[in-house]
Amino acid sequence: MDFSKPLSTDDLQELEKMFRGLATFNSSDGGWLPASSIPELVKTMGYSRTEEQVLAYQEHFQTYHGGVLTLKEFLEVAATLHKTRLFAKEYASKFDTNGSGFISAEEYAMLMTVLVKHDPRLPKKSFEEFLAEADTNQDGKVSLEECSQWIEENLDGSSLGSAGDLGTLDDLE
Ligand SMILES: [Ca+2]
Repeated sequence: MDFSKPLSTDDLQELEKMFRGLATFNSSDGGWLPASSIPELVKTMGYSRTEEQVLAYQEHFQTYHGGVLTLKEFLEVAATLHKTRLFAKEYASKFDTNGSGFISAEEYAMLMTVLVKHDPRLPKKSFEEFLAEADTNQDGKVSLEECSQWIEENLDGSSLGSAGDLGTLDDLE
């Protein structure tokens, strides 16, 4: 399976089969795996990742998703793997962990920990820089919508100019 391209319906069905096929699969609540099975899942998928990256995914689900990776979340994330920007948006949409409607410094830190591991070529920005750039209505907070817009703008290539020698954004994504 080529994870650098959008996955087909057949690919997603195959991934679902792999997910359900793991010995630790639990069929309750729509189906889920314990976060501890993520390394095995990534290996089964044939998705080429470093040990450090796999550990970052695992820790993320361990810490922020109650130690559980649901089949639904897995398929949603799988569909974004070919484009870092989509992956980032998928993550950001779930990142208002306290339900405030805004991205806090803590939530931003969690988000970037996973994103930078997922794609090490992303610009590493402090929360202050993120706030300054993303808070377009200048109320001192970054709403989910502003965050989503910021991801669009920051991962669209224009601000990755210094990464030019790494190739075009199309390569990057
Ligand atoms: Ca704002």
